[in-house]
Amino acid sequence: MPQRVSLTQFLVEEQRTGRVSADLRLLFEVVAHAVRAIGATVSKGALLGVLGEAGTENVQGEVQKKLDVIANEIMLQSCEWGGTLAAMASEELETICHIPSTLPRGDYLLLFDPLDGSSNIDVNVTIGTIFSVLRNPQAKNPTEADFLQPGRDQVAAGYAAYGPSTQLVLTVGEGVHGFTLDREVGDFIYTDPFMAIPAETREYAINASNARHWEAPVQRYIAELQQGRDGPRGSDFNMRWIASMVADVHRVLTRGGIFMYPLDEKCRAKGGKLRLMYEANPMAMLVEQAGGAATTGRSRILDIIPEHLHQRVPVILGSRAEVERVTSYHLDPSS
Ligand code: P6P
Repeated sequence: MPQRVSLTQFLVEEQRTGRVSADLRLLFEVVAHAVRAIGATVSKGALLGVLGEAGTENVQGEVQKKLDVIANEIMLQSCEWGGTLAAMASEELETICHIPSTLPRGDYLLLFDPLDGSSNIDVNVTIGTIFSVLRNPQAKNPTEADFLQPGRDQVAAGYAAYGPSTQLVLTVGEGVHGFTLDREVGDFIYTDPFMAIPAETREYAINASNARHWEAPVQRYIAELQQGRDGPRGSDFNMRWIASMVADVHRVLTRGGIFMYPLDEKCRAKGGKLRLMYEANPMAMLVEQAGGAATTGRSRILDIIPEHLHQRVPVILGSRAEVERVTSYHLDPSS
């Protein structure tokens, strides 16, 4: 029976080797507790009467699901007391959320999408929580401007996937590590050390209903994949689209692939579909740490200097050879 290593044991070892500070270790433990609570609530679904719409809209103007609101509350209440944070930012909140003056504060900034994939909540398809950790650049209360750091400055990033099993995947810049929740014991168990994305793939993920809105480089790239072995790629490709970024990216981290939500005529005015600070940046850090690549089609996502908290960007990430090909089609159409 191989020895089971818990998340706590993993973090103790990471702290002992100096790869993780005591505060960052505690933050991971607190976030792990929060996602266990979110996963437990999500798994009860209709039994708790938490499916369906909340009757409110978030800062994005999107209709909130009851579980969006619940997951956001769980993240805020679980993470505010640990003494490791100066402030938090959530997809569900217009402005940043300072740590109450009655609670101890720390040097980190936590950003999160508390429940990504809302359109899948009511149909029992995998959804997840995405989080990103930055340093507070100043000693006192941070402002929103202090959050606007490029993704390359993230201290850590991760997500929880609420699927057939609940998995936690994280990085502190030393590889990507996956944990599976043992619901009976309540521990996340270290099941996926050093997750790696193969450079090559035969699987792509994109919402093909947007095809008529795509820019020419994406139209060209996808057409080549669809032509399969009869086309210039000389191989057949497979397509998946779960419409939960966490689920699609988890598949890419687990078996390779390319995930694309590119700029198109529908989302051009907003800059893209996916949010930079708490979707694209954390996923880009994880993907790069697993040997993959993450670009907007024209530039590296982790180098983007954010302009505002809820900024949206195009996202093309996954197996490095494919991301580089798509990016080359954008930068040099004659390639
Ligand atoms: P579409 C979920 O709402 C989300 O933000 C991502 O998780 C997902 O990849 C994308 O939107 C799905 O978008 O247009 O296919 O519904």
